[in-house]
Amino acid sequence: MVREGFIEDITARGPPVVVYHWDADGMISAMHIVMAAGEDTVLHPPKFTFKVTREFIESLKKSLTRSRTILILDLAYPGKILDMIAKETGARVIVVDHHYQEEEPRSPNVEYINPASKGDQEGRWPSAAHVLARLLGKYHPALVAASIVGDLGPAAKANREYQNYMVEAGLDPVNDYWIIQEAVEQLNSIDRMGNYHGLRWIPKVHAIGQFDPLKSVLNDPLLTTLRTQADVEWEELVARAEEELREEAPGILGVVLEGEGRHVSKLARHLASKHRGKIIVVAYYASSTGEARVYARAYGYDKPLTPLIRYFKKLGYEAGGKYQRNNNVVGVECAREEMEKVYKLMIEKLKEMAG
Ligand SMILES: [Mn+2]
Repeated sequence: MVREGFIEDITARGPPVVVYHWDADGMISAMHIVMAAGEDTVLHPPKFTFKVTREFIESLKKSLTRSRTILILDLAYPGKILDMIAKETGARVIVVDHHYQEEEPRSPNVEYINPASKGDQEGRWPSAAHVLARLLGKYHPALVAASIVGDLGPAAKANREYQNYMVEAGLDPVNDYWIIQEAVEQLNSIDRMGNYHGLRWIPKVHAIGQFDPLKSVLNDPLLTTLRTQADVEWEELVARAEEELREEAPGILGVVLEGEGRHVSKLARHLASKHRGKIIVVAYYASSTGEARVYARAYGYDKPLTPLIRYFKKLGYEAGGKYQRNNNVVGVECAREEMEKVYKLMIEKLKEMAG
């Protein structure tokens, strides 16, 4: 599926502006664009949110001074949002992705490159960077392998595309998996610590002038520092959470915490798995990004928590969640000042739902 002239095409009217997911796959995808299109490429990731805000659109417009093309990588924005981006910016918008996309009207103003949009049972499109690699025909195999490990975790070892990239990189898919996992952990530290500067620069730093971009990711001092910081903070946070977790009502355990990193989702998951059958409510403020969140999560609990979504939306909050096997979770966003209030409201509503 190599598309001849793809890079010439997207750079014809100036260097492209690249919008990408803040995980390993997103950053590795961005690195491949920089490697192909050059260091003038403008990196413009969102600030760790899937919400496309007015502020983001305005900043995107400003970043288009020398460009007429926006590439959106590894982000499954709805058609309506993409259409809005195209109309508001007047730029050519190209999406390169591998996420399943619900059937919805697609924007005629947007070009979609997503071979997995209708599903991918065989795992042929395990990462966005892999889609790009196929498109460009030029890629760094170990990095593309890392993008797959980033999305699939250890399940990547059984994935054909991952295996092929590893062999191409001169690595053993199973015995050398840990090296790739290390690189993924390095890249994921950006997300864990909410380091936006890193998110904007890391893909360029490792794409330009590197003899071996995989090694440079492994040795990157910023990533290494962020990762250590995230690990230390995580350990402390778990200890504090265990100590301060209190029974708010029969079957409902809760805790209010804050820290620098973006740990709330992982913390709710961790506590819920340690206290199966109970509902865990975690209120957490992350100073790195200024996000306040209140999560409810439960494992081994057979009633859905999802009625909380409607309840909080009615109150004017941003809320979302899932009710699937092993995934009974609701998250509410709020201002820092309101976090305690939202926490209390959630406990009350949960009591009502249980009773
Ligand atoms: Mn991905």
